[in-house]
Amino acid sequence: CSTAPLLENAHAFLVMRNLYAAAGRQLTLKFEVLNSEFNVLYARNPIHHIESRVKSPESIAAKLLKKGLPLTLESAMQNVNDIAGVRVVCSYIDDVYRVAEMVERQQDLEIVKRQDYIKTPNYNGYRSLHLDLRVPVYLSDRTEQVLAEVQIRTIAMDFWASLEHDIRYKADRSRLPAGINEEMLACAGKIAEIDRQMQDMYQRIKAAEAAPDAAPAETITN
Ligand code: 0O2
Repeated sequence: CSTAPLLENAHAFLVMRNLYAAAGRQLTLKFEVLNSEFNVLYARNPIHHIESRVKSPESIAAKLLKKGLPLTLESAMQNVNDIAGVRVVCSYIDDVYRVAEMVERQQDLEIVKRQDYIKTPNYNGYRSLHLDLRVPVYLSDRTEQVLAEVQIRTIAMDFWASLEHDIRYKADRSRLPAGINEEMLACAGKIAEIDRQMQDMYQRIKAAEAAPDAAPAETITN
């Protein structure tokens, strides 16, 4: 779709883009600090990796068109929650909620929306915890509260969502081969089961390590 109205004023677009990129960098740094603090305290990292992006003009325009909203910069800034997007990929499901709690405790962030697609997955099996929030960006002459979307998910959820995003979410839905929706949902279910199993194994290993007097689970007796 045409991005011309969004890019009409090139300078204004660059100012906006810079603001959202700065918000993404501030959030990324926050997560890096939380991850390293957790590592110092508990000798492990809840966060596996962090990605940050500013939504492309094409994707902003597509979202505005889909919602029937004006194709202007003002409209984009008011109505598109995820122009600045930060994805936090964690090892285990518990880590997702641990990281979310840490974010919710940050006093300079204002949480404006919380969507838990892990407790209530999307129609297609999409799982992720979304926090839409305002982050302060300190400029030379003012502070802007910039809206950003943080998606927190496990490596397994990220595997499914990344592939699904490429092969289906952005595809022409009217031309999907029969059965794809059902197969995609079934894959998400299997992956969720593996996620639970990995977490369960991790917790059992940790519990065994914490109980040094307990007999080793597997001993060689010959
Ligand atoms: P892209 O290309 O990732 O940027 P909205 O309903 O979008 O107006 P909101 O609150 O932002 O408002 O929606 P939501 O539910 O938080 O979803 C926003 C983003 O979550 C999407 O952005 C995707 O990144 C991700 N998402 C949501 N549902 C799915 C899904 O079924 N599959 C995958 N792979 N990702 C999903 P965009 O702009 O749609 O896409």
